[in-house]
Amino acid sequence: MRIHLVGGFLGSGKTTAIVGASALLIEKGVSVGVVTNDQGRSLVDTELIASAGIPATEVTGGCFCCNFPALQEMIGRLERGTRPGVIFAEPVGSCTDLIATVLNPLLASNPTGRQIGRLSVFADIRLLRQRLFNRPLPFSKDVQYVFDTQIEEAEILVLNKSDLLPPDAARETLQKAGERHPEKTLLLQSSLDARDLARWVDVVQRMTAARGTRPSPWTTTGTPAERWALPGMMLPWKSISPRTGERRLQSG
Ligand SMILES: Nc1nc2c(ncn2[C@@H]2O[C@H](COP(=O)(O)OP(=O)(O)O)[C@@H](O)[C@H]2O)c(=O)[nH]1
Ligand SMILES: [Mg+2]
Repeated sequence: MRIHLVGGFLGSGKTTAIVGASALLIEKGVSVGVVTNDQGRSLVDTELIASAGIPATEVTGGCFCCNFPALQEMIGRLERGTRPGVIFAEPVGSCTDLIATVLNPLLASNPTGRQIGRLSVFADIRLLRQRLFNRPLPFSKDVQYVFDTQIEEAEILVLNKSDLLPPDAARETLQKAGERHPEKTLLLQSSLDARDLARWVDVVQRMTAARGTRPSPWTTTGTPAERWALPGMMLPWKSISPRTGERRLQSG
């Protein structure tokens, strides 16, 4: 069973992508479960996911990062229940320290049969573009800090809602993001487009298989302590495909 953690700001498109990706996986015969998270009582996401026919459990009353045992319990419930091949876990949009508080603890406490994926962080490409080009964001400094730290700890950074920018601006943003974050895997994506979702699924699935159980070297300062070594592949990235936005790996 694989666990994919999907972080990012409220409204960046996490639930949309999870529902769409789940449908693609289910079509291929892979069973899926989702763990949602909200600090309030009413979990709109859980209802949305459940109404799509996807088994969902929820961690309420606190984020994953401050309630790790509850997350473990909910993963365990899905494992014992519908036994999904893939679990997506969507933390609340204000979580900023997922590698240290969720991902690495999951890796450290990993029972047999689980594979922990790399952290995908979704960002609304319009906001990311503002930030990368040093234009003001419509947030307070504190909220901007949350936005920045989420981006910094992303292992896979999804520049989502690419359909809402002219293609040239979207590609320019991808290029700039690549210069700013050369070690991250970047995806230019519209989560309303099944092909883009299929590519995200493919990337998270492939990279999960490659991780093993080593802790993530990433920190919220964005400095990897080591370079990833993927079987049969070597970083750094060779190029970014101008057509699809996917980074191509240099074969090693
Ligand atoms: N145009 C566009 N809208 C999107 C995309 N992804 C999500 N949305 C919309 O953005 C809104 C917030 O999405 P949601 O998945 O709930 O975001 P979350 O808070 O990160 O889970 C919804 O109205 C979605 O339909 C995208 O790629 N393109
Ligand atoms: Mg959501």
